[in-house]
Order: sequence, then structure tokens, then C-alpha cells
Amino acid sequence: MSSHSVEDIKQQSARLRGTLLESLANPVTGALDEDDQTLIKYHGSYQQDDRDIREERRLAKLEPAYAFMIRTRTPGGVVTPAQWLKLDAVATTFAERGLRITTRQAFQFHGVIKTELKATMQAINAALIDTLAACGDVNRNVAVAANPLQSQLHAQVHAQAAALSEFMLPNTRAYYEIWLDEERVAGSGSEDEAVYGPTYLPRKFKIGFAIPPYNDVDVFAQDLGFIAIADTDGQLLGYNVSVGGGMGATHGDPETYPRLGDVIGFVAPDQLAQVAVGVVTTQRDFGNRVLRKRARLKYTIDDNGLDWFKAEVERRAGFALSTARPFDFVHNGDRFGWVEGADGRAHLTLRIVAGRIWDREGLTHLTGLREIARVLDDADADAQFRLTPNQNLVIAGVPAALRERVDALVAQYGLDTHVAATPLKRNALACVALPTCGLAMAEAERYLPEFTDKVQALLDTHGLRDAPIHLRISGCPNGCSRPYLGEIALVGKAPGRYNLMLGADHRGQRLNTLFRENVVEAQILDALDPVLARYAGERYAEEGFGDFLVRAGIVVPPKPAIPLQLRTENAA
Ligand code: SRM
Ligand code: SF4
Repeated sequence: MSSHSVEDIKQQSARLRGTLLESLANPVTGALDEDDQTLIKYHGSYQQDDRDIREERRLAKLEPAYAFMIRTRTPGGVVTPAQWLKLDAVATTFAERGLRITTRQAFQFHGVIKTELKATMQAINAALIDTLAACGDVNRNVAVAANPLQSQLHAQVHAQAAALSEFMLPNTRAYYEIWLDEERVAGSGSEDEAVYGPTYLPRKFKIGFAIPPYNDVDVFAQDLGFIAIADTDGQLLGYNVSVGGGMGATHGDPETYPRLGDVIGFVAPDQLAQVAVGVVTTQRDFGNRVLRKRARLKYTIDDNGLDWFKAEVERRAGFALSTARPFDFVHNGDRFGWVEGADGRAHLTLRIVAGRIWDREGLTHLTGLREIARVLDDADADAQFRLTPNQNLVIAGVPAALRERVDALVAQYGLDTHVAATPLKRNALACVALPTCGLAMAEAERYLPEFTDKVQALLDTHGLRDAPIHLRISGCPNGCSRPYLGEIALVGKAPGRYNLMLGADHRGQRLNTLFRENVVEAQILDALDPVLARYAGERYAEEGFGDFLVRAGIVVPPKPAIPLQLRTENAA
């Protein structure tokens, strides 16, 4: 890797330009110059190589099979049917393995080669979607409760989240110059980054908006979380503010850990941007710029104290936060099938296993969704495709007249897997991992179907077929599928070996804990079998698996994210 630190690379990059143009033009290699590999992340892309054939290429004395992953910035994961069709065309023209829905409501394209990178970026932009700041030490794609069309409240929250995403974009024109041929002008390379400054943030930064009672965005896993508070008529009153969530950790390094956000107060809707700037600039100025492993906001808070952090944010925002309001989360998964919206239109949530939408061996999901997008686009129905933070897909705003047609296509293309799937299979998450992720230690996305089948077989044996257990797999401890919030989770250690984590609460409010370290599949199933047997025999009605494990003393939970007095049922 580069001998320059990430901080130096940012500082010397002329606002994220570096030598990207030269790197892209270099015909000798499929890779970028090392420093440019860091800078391209801010433009929404990662250089990767196909790890399945790494060894084969090495033996053949060939450079690794370099290709690029591209990630969109799609706040709340919203696109129109026309945009869907364009993104589908990008996937089929330039990428491998179709479209991938991420756990932050973005699309990823994998396998784009360097010589086609610019054309791919231009095709994405032609769909009026950008990839700016989708990766890198800046604010990432803003996650928002999944279906804004369902109620006026959702729509309001989504609009605020989208505006905040826009507001938090870097000011540099580098993206437009490099990918969209915008002309360099006086001042190019020294744009004023009013919020970020010349070295941007010490580390990635994530914002999410939840709308109780659903916590589909896992708001306490976000650096900055906003929990919408409404009155009994559904009118938005403001947001509780949560700070310092994050999942990433390193095996064997107790200085790193997953952490749930702390609720520090309440803001009115018109105070949102100021409080976000207060949090982001405090992290900019006090985050660790020496040790990247300790640079996330969660460590800035733990190293300096929550009271100090809150006071600093209030000073910068120019007002004191009000007392946080009570709220209640019941679930952090999705709700599948049709729901009626407030305006008479309907919304269909489909299960997409690990977010991967592609056509292969008798499976034609990409084609099916293309057909549905065409129907909705031709009818000019004002419908939308909405990605969920659980890697699923909502076909939203379907007018009554088109519902039957959509249903027929869903059935024809086998997109109705949510109907037959058990709750375990409907809710399971897996990160991408192999073969593209350079950090993967074990399989995740490719292992999910096989592993859920095996756990389902255990559930069936114990009469727990429809137990709504949340299962998550990550290929390494970075935690891209938010595994530390799974009731059952596997965290990759080595090929075929995982840490088995148990005991989160399916509301995104309690982390799980390590149950078995560095185990293989047979050991995992052996460990699960007796605890599932006890769950089957001893659970209370409606008691979740994670909650049972804690009550039965099988796992000892870390501290809860939400002080008890903030839960609605305990509020005065
Ligand atoms: Fe992630 C790094 C994929 C959501 C924590 N993540 C990566 C990289 C880019 C690997 C790399 O750095 O080389 C992965 C690319 C794999 C590939 O081939 O596509 C990757 N992360 C993903 C996605 C695609 C997983 C998915 O299956 O959906 C998600 C894309 C989200 C998006 O659209 O922006 C994704 N990553 C997350 C989440 C979940 C979330 O944000 O809700 C987390 C945990 C929350 C958090 O940030 O703490 C997450 N990813 C990480 C980390 C650990 C950061 C840390 O604090 O230590 C890394 C590694 C890093 O940054 O050094 C990472
Ligand atoms: Fe890669 Fe690890 Fe993230 Fe999975 S959790 S996508 S293996 S970085």
C-alpha cells in the first residue's frame, strides 16, 4: 500500500483530485496509483480484485483481476421506475452480478473495469443519480426509514433527510471534473470546504433517520441518529438525537468495539442541520487523526466523555438540546407484502436475499423487476422503487389499477419469495464479503442461503418454524450487515470459521455478545441446538429469542442503548 498516510493523501489531493485522471489513463495496469485508490472512494468507488482467482493469477504471473465497485448516493434508497431502468442498463452493460442493494439503501455495481469506469459513472449520472461521497471520510448515504410514501410523516422525514444529505456533500468540484468533464476553473483544487475542511473527516460518518415504532435503519448503529417524534395525529414534532453508534471492530483488539448510540436530547425540525453540523465539526476537530482504527465518532465520545461532547455540540449549534422524548421501537426488520398508503396507493415489500438482484440459472429477478419498472414507467404512475436498510425492495406508490399487473409479474418472475419464506429467512442479512471485498475473512452473502437452511432445519426440529429470529452474517468484524445487532450472528474469522454472537433484541437496542469463538459450521449448529431447545420449551408468549437468552441468563447483555425512562411504557 501507499507509504503516505490517509491524512497526507487527503491534504495533498487538491480537494480529492490527486492524480486520478492520470491513473485512469494509464494503459499499463488495470489498477490505480496507490494514493488514488484512497481518493476514488470519495467519488463512490473502490478498487477491488476477484479473490476467487487471485492465486490462479499469481501463479500465472498476471496482475490481480482488478475491477471496481461503484456505490450510489441515494438518500433513503429512492429511485423512480425510469431511474431503475437506467441503473439496470448500467448493471447489464458494465458490471458483473447485477444490482446489489446495500445495508444503507444504496446500489452497488461490482466488477467494472478501469477502462469503463468513466462511462459507467456517466451512465449513472445520466439517471440523475450520483455517487459522490458514497464512500470515504465524509458523510455517507443517509439512511431513512424505508417507506416515505406510507404516511405524511414518512414523506416529511424523508425530505429532511434528503436535504441533509445534499447539505453535507463536499464542495469540491473534483467529481464533476473527473467523471463528467466539467471544466477546471480558477479556484479548482482549493474549494472552500466549510464543514469538512481540507482533510475532511478523520473517518467515515453515517447518519440515519428512524420512525418509531420501526427501527429498520438500526438508528443506534449510526454515528448520528435522528428518531422522529410525532404527536398523536402523526404530525412531526422533532427528533431525538442519538450519537456515537458504530459496528466496526478488529478481532483481538479490545480498543475497538461495536457501540450503540446515546440519546442526548431533542431538536425541532428546523434545528436539524445546525445540530448535524455541530456533531460533524466536533468530530472533525477532535476525532483521532493518528489511529484510523480509533477514529470513528464513538471513540471521540468515549475518549472525551458524553457530557463534554454534548456541551461542545450545543456550543457549535448555538442552542441547548431539549430533553429527549419517549419513544418505542418494536422491530428492526422489514414488513413484507402489500400495505396501503395514506393516499390510497399501495406499497409492496419484496424479499431480496442479501440484496443481490441478478439473473442466473433459472432465476430472473433482474428481468422481472425490469418488466415491473417498464409497466410503472409507461403508466407514468408516479411510483417508486425504494431500497430498505435490510437489503430488501419496496415497490412503492402503486396505483390500485396497476396492482394486479404488478402482482402477476411478481409471481411470474419468482419475486414473491417472501410469501413462502419463514421469518428467519425473510429477515436474515449478509454483507457482500467474498469474492469482491478485500477485507473479507470468510464467506457471507454466498453462505447465507445454505446457513439459513441449516438453522431453519434446527428451528423446525424444535417446533419453532415461524420464530421471528433475526440472523446476520458478516465476513469480518467490520460489521457491514450490522451483525452485532443480530439475535444470532456470525462474524467471519477465517475461511469457514466464525465467531458466534447471540442475544441482541430484534429492536436494534441491545448488542449481542460472543457465545462461541472461532468455530466451524458443525460447532455453530451444535451450540445453537440446545439453546433453541430451551427457547422452544421455556419462552414466554411473544418473547424474542435474544430476549429469552438474556432472561434465562444464557448470555449477559452489554448496557442497553436507551435509558429505560425514555421508553414509552415507562414514561411518566
Ligand atoms: Fe461496510 C468497509 C461493504 C455497510 C462498516 N464495507 C467496507 C468495504 C468497502 C470493504 C473495504 O473497505 O475494502 C466493503 C465493500 C464490499 C464489496 O465488495 O462490496 C463494504 N458496507 C458494505 C455494504 C455493501 C454491505 C452490504 O452487504 O450491504 C454496505 C454498504 C453501505 C452503503 O451503501 O453505504 C456496508 N459497513 C456497512 C455498515 C452498516 C451500516 O452502515 O448501516 C457498517 C457498520 C456500521 C459502521 O459503520 O460502524 C459498515 N464497512 C464497515 C467498516 C468498519 C468501519 C469501522 O468503524 O471500523 C469497514 C472497514 C473500514 O472502514 O475500514 C467497511
Ligand atoms: Fe467486507 Fe467485512 Fe464489510 Fe463483510 S463486514 S463487506 S467482509 S468489510
